[in-house]
Amino acid sequence: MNKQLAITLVLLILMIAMVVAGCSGQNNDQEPVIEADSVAEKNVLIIEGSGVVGITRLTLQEIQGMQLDIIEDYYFALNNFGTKQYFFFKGVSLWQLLSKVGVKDTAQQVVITSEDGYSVIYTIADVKREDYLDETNPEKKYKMIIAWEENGEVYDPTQYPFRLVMGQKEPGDINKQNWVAKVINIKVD
Ligand SMILES: Nc1nc2c(c(=O)[nH]1)N[C@H]1C(S)=C(S)[C@@H](COP(=O)(O)O)O[C@H]1N2
Ligand SMILES: [Mo]
Repeated sequence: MNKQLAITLVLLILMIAMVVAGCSGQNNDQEPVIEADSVAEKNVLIIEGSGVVGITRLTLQEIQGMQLDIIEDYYFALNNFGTKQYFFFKGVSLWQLLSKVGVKDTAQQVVITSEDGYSVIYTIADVKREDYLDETNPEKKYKMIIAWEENGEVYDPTQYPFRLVMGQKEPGDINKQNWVAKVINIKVD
């Protein structure tokens, strides 16, 4: 083998090696690069938006460990069939939760979205309200809460274990439709 052929072969082998290495970097069945914070995980509640400090991802266990006031009460519900019922919920105040996470002074609205895309939108003032009512009982006053237990059953912590619950804005308010089940995202802007 002459010297020139040897050099050519070495160069060729080097080029092939580089191409293979280059390809393996892109096509090697690697997980696509996805922003971790944008991945919807079934056990995580995401709090995000321009009205809060960064993106916060919380499991049920983490929320329970935040030393927020635990709210346990029978919440009055009116649905669109005119049915009036009470449901027992255990959870925490949504406003207290957001405050702990860090709400900016500029925040105006809160969008609460579920796993199935169902969502409601509230102003910050709505979220702060502590006097949602029960049209049948003038003594009741409710906060807007994120509940993890309904009628004595804790939601499965691996299956979107959060529900938005509140009383009525005014008598006749069909409030049950606002009880967003399986909340995955709270966006504050
Ligand atoms: N995620 C989600 N939450 C939801 C809904 C929905 O379609 N998806 N429907 C709402 C309506 S219209 C009503 S009346 C109640 C029904 O609650 P229930 O399924 O616990 O009876 O859930 C509310 N929350
Ligand atoms: Mo409903």
